[in-house]
Amino acid sequence: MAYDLGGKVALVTGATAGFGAACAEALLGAGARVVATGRREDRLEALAAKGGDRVHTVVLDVRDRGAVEAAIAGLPARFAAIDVLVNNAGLALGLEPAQRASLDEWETMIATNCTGLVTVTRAVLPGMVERNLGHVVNLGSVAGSYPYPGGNVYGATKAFVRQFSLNLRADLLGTAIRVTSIEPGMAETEFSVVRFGGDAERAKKVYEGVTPLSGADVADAILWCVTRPAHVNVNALELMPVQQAFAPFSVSRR
Ligand code: NDP
Ligand code: 8X3
Repeated sequence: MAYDLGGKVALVTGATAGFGAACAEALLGAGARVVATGRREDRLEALAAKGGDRVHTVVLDVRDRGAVEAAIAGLPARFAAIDVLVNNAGLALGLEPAQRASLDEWETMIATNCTGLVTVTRAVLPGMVERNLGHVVNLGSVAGSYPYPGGNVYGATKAFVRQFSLNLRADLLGTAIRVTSIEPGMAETEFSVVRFGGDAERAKKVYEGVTPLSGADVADAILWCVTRPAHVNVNALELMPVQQAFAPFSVSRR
């Protein structure tokens, strides 16, 4: 479907891979100007080479509050009035049961998926409210609604994202600003390689025999949400591959 975001400015966190990269490309394809952020500069440069003067790149770790605030305050005029914020940067680390999981990895997930996301949101939101215009899109996950073994803190961070999104709606009532929580299931990106500490073989097995969601599928869902008529707010959008569904309740029998 052809979407039209001509004249709009979008900021995407984690635009260097997976959903964020696909979303940045889709936004550019729809005519938006894009502020692409992430930690890997070479990937940002590749995106800038494709998007030309409609891309502004910022090397940014969302866990660094000072850097986030400086980046938003220092955007060049053509990119400063953000219409669409895609809070996508995030990660899962490990799949160990809670009693064996790494506390350092738990802290990294919380710092990125929760603290980083609220830091970027808090920096962007005042401008949106001042202009009475904007759409905040947060990347949640099915893991925020449905538990699975080893999902412990990762799932909890995504439940945070969902509830933060709904609470933003409550605070923004009376403004024209929209908020959407996008909640995908299994999608093949760099997600599992990161989750398994760079073990590409183990990551590949996650998707064996399955047609998972792709970055393009999720980008398409995001673009659909942000191009609805101005009076329509998609609160949450959950999507899964057809080959994924829910586990039954488990019972441990003596
Ligand atoms: P990828 O690993 O492919 O991409 C993750 C992106 O996040 C990268 O661009 C990475 O950029 C960025 N990122 C990670 N940490 C930081 C940080 N501290 N500061 C800035 N950027 C950071 O994963 P996905 O595209 O799959 O994941 C994107 C989002 O979607 C995440 O929030 C994830 O939890 C969520 N999600 C993923 C699903 C999946 O199955 N793939 C399903 C549901 C939700 P860089 O390393 O360059 O900083
Ligand atoms: C990523 C999807 O099911 O691996 O959020 O947790 S899942």
